[in-house]
Amino acid sequence: MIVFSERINGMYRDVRSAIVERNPEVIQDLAEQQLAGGADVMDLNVGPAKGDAVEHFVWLARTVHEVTDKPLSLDSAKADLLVQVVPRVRDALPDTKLVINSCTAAPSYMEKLLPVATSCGAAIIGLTMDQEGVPGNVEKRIECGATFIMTALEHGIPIDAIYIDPIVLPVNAAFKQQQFVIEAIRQLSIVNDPPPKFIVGLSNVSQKCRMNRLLNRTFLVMCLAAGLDAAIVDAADDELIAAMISAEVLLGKELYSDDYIKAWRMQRGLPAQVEPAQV
Ligand code: THG
Repeated sequence: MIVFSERINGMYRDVRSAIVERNPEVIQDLAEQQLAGGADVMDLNVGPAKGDAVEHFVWLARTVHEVTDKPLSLDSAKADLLVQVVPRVRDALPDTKLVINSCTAAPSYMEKLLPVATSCGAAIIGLTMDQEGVPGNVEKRIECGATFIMTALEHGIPIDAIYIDPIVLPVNAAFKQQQFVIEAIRQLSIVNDPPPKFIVGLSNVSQKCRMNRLLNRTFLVMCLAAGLDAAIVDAADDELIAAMISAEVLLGKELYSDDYIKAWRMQRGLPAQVEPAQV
């Protein structure tokens, strides 16, 4: 699975003040922790930080790039902001792979962001929602996903640079929506050949819930069984990563080894680590 790191997000107070105060150590420490956990892509979100969001993004991207060459995912719900940010980061870090996170299937979003993805050679995450909001069923999610894939391909974006996000909602507020996410992954991977990649913002599922880490790792395993390729997660959550690795072994995506957590870490050039306490 492609591990996107969720932690560098201005929704967290420590990140928010580090951005406003331009304190690189806080950000770089968090980045190092996520990389040590096995993060493949660094998702960057300035959240509600006060000030110039474009400059915040460029600073965050440069600051994280100082400690890693990994791809950067530029995360905002505001298309107008991403239209400015993505070319700026591209120019600042020309050799870094970028992911645009995210674009809805509403024409007004796709018209703005798909040309940016093409001109900057960036991958893009398409949300299965449109101008009417997040669908409360599977069918509309499939329709939005199919529209996004078709339109992105028409703009010349290669299929392996297209991620579809079926939108995870909190389980305490959105009863039964989690099954729709799983069903959308299943159906959209059948109807597209070759299929795009599927991604979720995993921690959404447990927002403001008790035992949120348990919910996160349980839902991650369920999504992996349905064909999930990537997730935005806290890579420093050892039990989560252990659940992900063991699911991949059981799904035949990783070879079994007596020490599969260690084997997974070695494959990625990470130092072997003591196994999590409560696996
Ligand atoms: N899809 C896509 N991008 C996304 C999301 C998505 N980006 C943002 C978000 N959703 C993914 N990132 C997070 C980051 C943190 C949390 C949830 C999703 C989170 N944090 C805890 C909370 O709010 O309860 C802890 C907060 C704290 O400790 O301060 O839940 O769905 N494409």
